[in-house]
Amino acid sequence: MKSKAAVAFAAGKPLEIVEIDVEGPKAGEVLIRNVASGVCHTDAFTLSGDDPEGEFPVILGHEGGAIVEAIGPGVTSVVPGDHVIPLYIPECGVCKFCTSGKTNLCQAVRATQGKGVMPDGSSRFSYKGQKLLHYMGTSTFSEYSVVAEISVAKINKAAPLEKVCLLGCGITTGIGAVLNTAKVEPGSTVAVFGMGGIGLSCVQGAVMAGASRIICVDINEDKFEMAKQLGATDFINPKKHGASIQDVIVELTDGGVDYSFECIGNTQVMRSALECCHKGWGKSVIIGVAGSGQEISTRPFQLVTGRQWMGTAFGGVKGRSELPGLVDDYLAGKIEIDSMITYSMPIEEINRAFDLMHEGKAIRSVVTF
Ligand code: NAD
Ligand code: AHE
Ligand code: ZN
Ligand code: ZN
Repeated sequence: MKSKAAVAFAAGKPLEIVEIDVEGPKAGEVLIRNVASGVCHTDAFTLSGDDPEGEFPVILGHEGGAIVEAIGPGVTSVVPGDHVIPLYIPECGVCKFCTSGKTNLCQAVRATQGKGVMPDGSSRFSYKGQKLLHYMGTSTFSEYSVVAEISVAKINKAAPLEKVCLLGCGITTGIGAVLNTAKVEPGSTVAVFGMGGIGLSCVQGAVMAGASRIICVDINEDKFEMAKQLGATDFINPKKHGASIQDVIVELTDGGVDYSFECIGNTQVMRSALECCHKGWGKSVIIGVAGSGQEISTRPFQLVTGRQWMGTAFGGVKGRSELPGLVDDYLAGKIEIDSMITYSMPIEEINRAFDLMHEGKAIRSVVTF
């Protein structure tokens, strides 16, 4: 079939809106129609050429809200018409990772997903006979996409797909990092570095966890208003301080915060986030994705003296079993999504969404088909 898609033909180049060919779903696969997709910084990261796994030409996008159009042989868990959120971390339920009870990182299709192909090693996308790669097992910047059955979470049909698409990455990642990965307790002090869709969702999670103090750090002060509305208590622009930001936070919090979250992808800031944590028990969670070849460093003494450095993908959330509940939480007014959407636009204007992100003018843009 034909599908409208925003294709990344080369790193660092704007996406091109073209009509592509999409093959039907094979065994264990599902054809979905994306109704909407958020634009996450990770899409920009891969488009920039910094992603070691980034290959082109590719159809990016991993924050979708979709409807099942057709199912391949053997698919039993969804039927055409079901509303789904595509998952960049699938949940097969039977692999070593799924059954460990210790992680959400299902590895059932990870190897092929990282190469931009379906589990059988081939692509369902082409343009004028040229193969196009899949991305993160989702490719939500195409109206029609083919994904593995284990890579969709069936959700409540009452949920507006152009809103709950943000639960496909940003909002779930931030809230999950706080509640599942760090396990922030009531009364804790928290510092969040980077007030984009991820950092603001950490703020939301910290409020849910009952944190007593939520310190927001960003070089763009325009982001603080939204953070304040969500319940943050302190706002710091590192550019306005002579001292290192970790020293500023340690001073402000009588020795450091209980928990910190890096939501930028900057390895220097990752160090600051660790070192602003309290001696003996502070935990720092890395969420930001850093470019090829970049590494983190600190004095081992920081860890010897009881700080813990950890990371999270998709907030530790198991998509198929837990995402439907988060959608219901949104419908029940327990999760804020609407105000996180700064701009909505047709897919034809997707390059504007990337520009707005780079200019610091959007928390999230949502493109619709
Ligand atoms: P975003 O671009 O919307 O927000 C980033 C924010 O960081 C901006 O507000 C920007 O002003 C701020 N910032 C940039 N440099 C800074 C600095 N030196 N000090 C303080 N603030 C600074 O991005 P996003 O969509 O919220 O994503 C954030 C990061 O999280 C990205 O690296 C993205 O790839 C990553 N991510 C990871 C996961 C995961 O599962 N681990 C999921 C989603 C996104
Ligand atoms: N491909 C990159 C890593 C990118 C990355 O870390 N992705 C996160 C999700 S970011 C969503 O916005 C993730 O889920 N990681 C776990 C995984 O298995 O990819 C690289 O460095 O190679
Ligand atoms: Zn993302
Ligand atoms: Zn699995």
